[in-house]
Amino acid sequence: MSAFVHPDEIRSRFSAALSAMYRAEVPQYGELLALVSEVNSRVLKADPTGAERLAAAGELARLSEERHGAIRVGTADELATIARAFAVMGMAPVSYYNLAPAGVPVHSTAFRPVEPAALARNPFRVFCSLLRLELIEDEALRAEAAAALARRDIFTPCARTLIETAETAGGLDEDQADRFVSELLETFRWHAQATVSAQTYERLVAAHRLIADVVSFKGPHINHLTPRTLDIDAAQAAMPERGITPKETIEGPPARACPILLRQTSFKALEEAIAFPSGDAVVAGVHTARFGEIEQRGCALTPTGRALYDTALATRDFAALPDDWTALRRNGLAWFRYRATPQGLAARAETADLEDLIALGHVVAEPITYEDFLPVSAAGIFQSNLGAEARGTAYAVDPAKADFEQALGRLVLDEMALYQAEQDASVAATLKALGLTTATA
Ligand code: OOG
Ligand code: NI
Repeated sequence: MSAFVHPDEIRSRFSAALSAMYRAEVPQYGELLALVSEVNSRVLKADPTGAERLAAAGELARLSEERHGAIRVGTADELATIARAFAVMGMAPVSYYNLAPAGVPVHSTAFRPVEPAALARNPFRVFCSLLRLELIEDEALRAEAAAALARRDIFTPCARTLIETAETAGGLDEDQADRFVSELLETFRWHAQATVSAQTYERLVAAHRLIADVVSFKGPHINHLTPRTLDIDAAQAAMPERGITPKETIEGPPARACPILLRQTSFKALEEAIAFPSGDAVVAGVHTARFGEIEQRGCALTPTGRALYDTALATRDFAALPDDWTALRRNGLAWFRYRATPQGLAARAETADLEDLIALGHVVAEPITYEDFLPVSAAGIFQSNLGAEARGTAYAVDPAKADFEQALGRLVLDEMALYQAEQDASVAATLKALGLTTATA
């Protein structure tokens, strides 16, 4: 019996292979990686204390490998199978994002690792959207789109077999893991050959550009892969020097001394040559789908903090969100990871109050990084790369989370419960380390 490769390791291999493939397919992505790594080393050099803090929080080691990508699938079966494939790599669906109110006919989740140790190893995430065909008004077109999706299998037979092997055997050995990575990569590959006629494609574009992107090809090509920068304003400003034109504004919260949630910017989708089948011949066309994006991640907010953020975003007034870690913590607005300091471990604890312990220097609280996505930002990213005409009217529909979970074949995890669990576990471990655990256990 050969040993199983750890899911974290399979995820790292897959993320690296996907990055190499995307870099070969989209040269601007390579430019973006170079720019981000330059900005990051400048930031770390200019701020050694900040660099130390990141290293202590386990953020530094993962930074150069950290990516998120996105795909858009067309059917419930595709979504359920991709969920099983991600599970092989230790990734679970977290959160439900409904983009319909923003005029984008999809709903989504993000597959990512959930355990702190797995996140520290490689936090690779994939934002995965399911097309909502029921939002196509034209009945004939809807049927045509459904038929095109029914004809395709976005997975290779070998990928399907290896997913089953991993599920029944409980893991994959070395050879199987490498084969799994290369077979699953096929699902994310770009196909310049459309599977529908130019006429059908045009009708799909007229219904919504995104519908054409999902329906017209053999698979759900990865549409962007995003590195994480430590200074998105600097990276955005440096993009034009490298021949990259960013979208006009950065999505998410404004620049702050204490970064929160997620800030993102992207460059517009490339116009790429594609070919439509036409009898025995092909006709040439162009498609815009693939783009570049960078992100800066800050602290995760509690439900109270998040509600303040959502209001602030709507009113463009962020004054209610204090730009100060202590205030964020004392007001219960953000999530923190607590840790006993060497001084605290050496001292004899006289209080079990966390804030008092922090004031004494016996405990530190580090902000927990936001690992998820923001639906308003995501809608902004979708719209900027789909072209201005995609800024459609809001679809009048219910969130339909239950429909999504039905298609997914399982429930999505609640991001807030994950952050809460991490904070709670750190508090318990800190109190235990200081000998402050009450004798109830
Ligand atoms: C996904 C857009 C959402 C993000 O970073 O918010 C996203 C897509 O265009 O398919 O990736
Ligand atoms: Ni993205």
